[in-house]
Amino acid sequence: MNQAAIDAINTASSLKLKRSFEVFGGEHPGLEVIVLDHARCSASIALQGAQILSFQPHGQAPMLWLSPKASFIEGKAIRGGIPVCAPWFGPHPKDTDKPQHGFARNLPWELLEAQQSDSDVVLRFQLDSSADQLRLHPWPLKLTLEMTFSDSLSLNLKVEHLEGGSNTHSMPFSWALHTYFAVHDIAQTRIRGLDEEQDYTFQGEVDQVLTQVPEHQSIVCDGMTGSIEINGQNCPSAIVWNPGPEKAASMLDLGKEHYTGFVCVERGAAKADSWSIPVGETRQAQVKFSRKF
Ligand code: TA6
Repeated sequence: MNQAAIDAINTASSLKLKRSFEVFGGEHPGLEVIVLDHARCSASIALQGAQILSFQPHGQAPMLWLSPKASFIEGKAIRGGIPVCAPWFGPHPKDTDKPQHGFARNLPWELLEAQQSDSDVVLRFQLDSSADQLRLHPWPLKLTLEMTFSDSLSLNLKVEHLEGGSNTHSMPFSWALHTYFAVHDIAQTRIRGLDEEQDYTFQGEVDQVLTQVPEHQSIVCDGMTGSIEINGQNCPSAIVWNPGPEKAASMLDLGKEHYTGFVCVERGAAKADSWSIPVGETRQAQVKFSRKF
């Protein structure tokens, strides 16, 4: 982490820089994690992937789920929280040897700014594509992710197709904030606001990419106080995922015993909703998570 970022963290009383094993146990040396403890909420963010690992508004239950079997290994995806899937969502459209869900979640992002006030904490991270990334995705890009932590969580993603690349074509860009929400029991969980006719429910594995969804969804679950509200702007897709028992059993960083505690409702732009960004242009999207009682 660069000195400016370390200074920014040291200046903010609600922020501390730790290693993942100090917070979640697991591998040494693990990964760098910013631990946030503010009057309105607590949270933790890995520099790798600018991935939020936990978020809990004060006086409420944790809103996000992190696998008890998550591994914290450099360059390896972390199971839980909010991985940023980009610059492609899912398997690469042309070359499945390229990493699933792109490279943004496997790389260290730079912390540009940390601002703290009585009402919230704002962190801003950036990822620029290096030579390695250009081999995977031959369009120079810059990703900026601004996070606002309070009794709700807001994320603002900015994507720039930078000038100066050898490729003058528009940049294909698909993405999702692959959010793992904590629920009491997946079998008692319903997602509202994806289908006019009915709520989404979970009997076994569900893995669906929905395009042109409404801006607002709610997650409700018997035994869970209140509902989780999702509001998105300029993110027309929603991916709904829970692996179910069999698939979970085959995943080392998940396991059959843990699949019931989360649901992924991922807002972004994928499949037919994917973006195509001309050289020099920028696209932005916002997503906000809050609880309603
Ligand atoms: O978002 C749903 C999904 O694409 C599923 O197909 C499943 O593979 C999940 O993501 C997890 O992907 P990961 O690469 O993190 O194991």
